[in-house]
Formats: sequence, C-alpha cells, structure tokens
Amino acid sequence: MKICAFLALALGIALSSYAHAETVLVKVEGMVCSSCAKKIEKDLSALPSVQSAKVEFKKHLVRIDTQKGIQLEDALIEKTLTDAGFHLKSIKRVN
Ligand SMILES: [Cu+2]
Repeated sequence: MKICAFLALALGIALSSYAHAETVLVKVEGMVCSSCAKKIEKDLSALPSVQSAKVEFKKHLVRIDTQKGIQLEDALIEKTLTDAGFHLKSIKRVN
C-alpha cells in the first residue's frame, strides 16, 4: 500500500513536470473597453504559468499561451478574472 502511494506520487510529479505548453481560449464577460482588455492581458500575463495573454476585444476572447512545464489551472484563470472584476464564461484548451 505504501509503495502504491509512492508510485502514484512519483508518477504525479513526473507528469506535472511534463506539462506541455498549451493554448487556452477563454471567453470573458464584462469587457467594455480597451482598458478592460489591457487589464486582463496584464493580470493574466503576470501569472507564472502564462507565457502570453492576448485579448481579441470584439470576440470577448482571451488567447493564453502557457509556459512549458507549468500547468495553468482553470481555477486560477477564473480567480484572476474575477479579482479583476470580470466574469469567466468558458475555457477551451486547444492542445
Ligand atoms: Cu473598460
């Protein structure tokens, strides 16, 4: 039983360190001007797991490219947007 737990832990660590770079498409509600877009880009870009965040204002869409090796959790995206005063509508992972 102990060995099982150890293996599961080791595997978990191995898998998380192999997290590949992803593109995450996020639909956001509450964006009304280009300052909103800038704020979202700035706050998301500040996350350690984010390589870049780009807003397509007309589509209310944020395209996030993540850093290789660090998983970007949905909950963290949601918290960052909520803290900035916006509402997360949907998250789609492209690869
Ligand atoms: Cu605004």
